[in-house]
Amino acid sequence: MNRMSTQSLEQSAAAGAEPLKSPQISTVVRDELQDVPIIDVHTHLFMPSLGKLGLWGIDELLTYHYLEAEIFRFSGIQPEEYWRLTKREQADLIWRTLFLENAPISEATRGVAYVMRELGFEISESGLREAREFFAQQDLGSHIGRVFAMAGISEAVMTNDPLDPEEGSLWEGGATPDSRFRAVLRLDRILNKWDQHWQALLAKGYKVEQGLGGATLAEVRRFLADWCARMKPVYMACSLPDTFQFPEESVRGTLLQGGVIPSCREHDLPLSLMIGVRYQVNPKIRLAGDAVGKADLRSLEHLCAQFPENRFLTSVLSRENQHELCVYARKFANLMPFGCWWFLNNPSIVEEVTRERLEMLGASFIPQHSDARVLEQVIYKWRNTRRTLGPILTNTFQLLAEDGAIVTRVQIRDTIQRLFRTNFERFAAPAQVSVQKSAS
Ligand code: FIX
Ligand code: ZN
Repeated sequence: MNRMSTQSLEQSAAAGAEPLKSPQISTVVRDELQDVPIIDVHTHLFMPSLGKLGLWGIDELLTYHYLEAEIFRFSGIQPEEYWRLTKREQADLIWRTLFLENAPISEATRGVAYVMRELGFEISESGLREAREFFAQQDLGSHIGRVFAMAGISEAVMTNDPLDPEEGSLWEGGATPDSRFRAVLRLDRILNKWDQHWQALLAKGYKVEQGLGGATLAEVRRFLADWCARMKPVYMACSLPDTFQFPEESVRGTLLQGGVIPSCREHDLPLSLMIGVRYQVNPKIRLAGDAVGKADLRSLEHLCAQFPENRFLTSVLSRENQHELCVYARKFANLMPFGCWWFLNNPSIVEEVTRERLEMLGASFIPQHSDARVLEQVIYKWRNTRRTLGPILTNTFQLLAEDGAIVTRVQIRDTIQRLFRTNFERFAAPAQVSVQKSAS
């Protein structure tokens, strides 16, 4: 290799273009992962103007449905009895049972232990009391800034339901936008529960019919247009059961084909499909009662092939569907796999899924989202993602170096920026997502 002059070596080193030696790669990957301002592409967080919908603080962290699923395994309490407790009493029970009487070794309990430590509290009786006192003194606006900085995220993409009576009226009343949050038009009530919600559209002046006759599809598209104008969403979204099929002679099939999909094209929005939920297999434990099922991804194949002008941002819930999702993403550039969703967001599975995506898709996918329902969860969910992905990306670039290519900091930085920012910015509604220059 021809020797570069000292000055150009220094310049290239400064610019990050200097070839890295294998042992340097892990440090560069760790640093660039730490520095990338991540866009969290799917959460259940809410901007402050949506009020009480936004959950934060230690009692909400402790009563997260992931932990509620665990409390019923460790404590003898029956769901009916648990639901009669106050939120504080529920949190006290979970804290005592899952954190004090037992080691918090599950992904969800360890995550809360990490947040407590990062905020300066012990895993002890007094720690919970002190944490409650701390949160009681916080101003939400500045607290969000602190938490986003700790998590290393620049924006959180929300899940917004226009047919939720409380949320819908806040938006109709003119909820103030917050540049740290992006809106999403969530369509589960329309696509999955039309028979329960079509009258809500009718009541709002949209001439829809339960049987989808008359002007229903045009009126659904008008409803979506009105909410796109109001929310300025970065995508439309829907979770779908493991039994989802497309095409399908069904209400959902018709609403997708004649309503949602053309509307996404009209507004230049991706449609996020989150496929594989077996809803409420145990309704007694409420939000914790959903499970997972392997889906028939030929539905996705048909959608991507039939609607090449549409973009499909897709997460599948079953581990058994992950490899075929990668194969489909190789067939269809309008398919963007994202995240290790819900029951997959555990290091053992994140590692397997991320490796096969890198091997089959290079950096053309979105590795993770937090699915956070409580603000401070992003602190542990993104720390865990960085910790799990660091060695994987290091190995990826070490293999590249071993196989003869020059690996540089710039290459690593650009790859990480693409994975955690620009893939989403380019795939989502470009007009809505400010394409911020990546941190230099
Ligand atoms: O449909 C969804 O957005 C799911 O992520 C949620 O319904 C689920 O309860 C969840 O929060 C998983 O992490
Ligand atoms: Zn979610």
